[in-house]
Amino acid sequence: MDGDLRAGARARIWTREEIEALMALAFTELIFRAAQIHRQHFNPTEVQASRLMSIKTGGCPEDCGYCSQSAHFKTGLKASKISAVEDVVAEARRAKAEGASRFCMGAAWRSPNARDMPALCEMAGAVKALGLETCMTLGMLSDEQAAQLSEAGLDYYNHNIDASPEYYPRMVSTRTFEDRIDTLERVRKSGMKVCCGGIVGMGEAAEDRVGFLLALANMTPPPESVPINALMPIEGTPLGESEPIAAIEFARLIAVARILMPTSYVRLSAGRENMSDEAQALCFLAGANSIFIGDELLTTNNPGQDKDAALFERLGVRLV
Ligand code: SAM
Ligand code: DTB
Ligand code: SF4
Repeated sequence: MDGDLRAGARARIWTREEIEALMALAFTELIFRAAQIHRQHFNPTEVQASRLMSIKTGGCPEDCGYCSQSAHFKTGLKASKISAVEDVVAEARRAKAEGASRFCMGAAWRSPNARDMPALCEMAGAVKALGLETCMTLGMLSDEQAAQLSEAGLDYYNHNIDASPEYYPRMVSTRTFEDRIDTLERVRKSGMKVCCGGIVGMGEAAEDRVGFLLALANMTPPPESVPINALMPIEGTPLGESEPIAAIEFARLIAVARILMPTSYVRLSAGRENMSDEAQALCFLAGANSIFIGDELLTTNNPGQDKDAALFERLGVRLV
């Protein structure tokens, strides 16, 4: 399918065989290829910094087997109501002062309620007015909700495919992979940028990792932002006892994502808390150029300012 040109959105459709071939490269060769592509499109000494805030925690009706916030599992997490707009704006101001350029607001919903839309729109507008890029992840959206958020100033919408189409039903039963794609299409149509990635380390096979990357890379256009999360195992969930993915395997995935989606931000997302400096450095060599800063993600821990300052000082890499 080489040469299948689509209105400048991307130069090609990737095949499963091509991705398998990339995954099978010698690690040294793969990292070199990814690093070459990385520097054609980005400054490899810079990493974009996003900050997360959970604006509505826990009590979610969905049954995602990886998540602390699902009401289906006993994880000990306390559910909360939606945050007040002024609290969100105060948190965004702090995030900016700590060096974030994007503020991502997450809610444990299947989809937002109509009654919450005015507050969500106000949050998007007020955070953008601080000079931050804005992102939300609120579950499934209707056309109308996507249009409202876009109009209010939301730059990005995060909605992950999370796994390959084949593996997805083993992780979630309350919605389908197709439901995810439908929302992603609505987000695109609204004019917002797409943030879409997934989780590795959920017991998936090598072919599922290929299928996951294939689904992302062949989106038209590919997502502007691609978060790759290493599973944070949560006690009480079906995946609570999962073995961590090896650092070299994780870096391989990042490298292949970089090669498949040369102009996207590839985010080394959840899981940094459990990674050594060396493992993270491998990911940046492989083309990761975005992270979450701050000492927490949504409900789990993240390295925080002091550790990250030391890491990026050691690497001579600048957070932007
Ligand atoms: N409820 C919305 C949804 O699922 O789209 C938004 C919030 S949900 C927590 C956002 C993303 O967090 C999920 O798509 C998943 O990729 C990630 N996530 C959830 N639990 C995780 C975990 N234990 N480890 C790593 N990533 C996780
Ligand atoms: C994404 O891909 N990762 C972020 C963000 N999008 C919303 C969430 C990570 C959550 C990790 C588990 C937790 O803190 O609950
Ligand atoms: Fe709910 Fe999102 Fe967690 Fe799934 S991942 S249980 S939809 S908060």
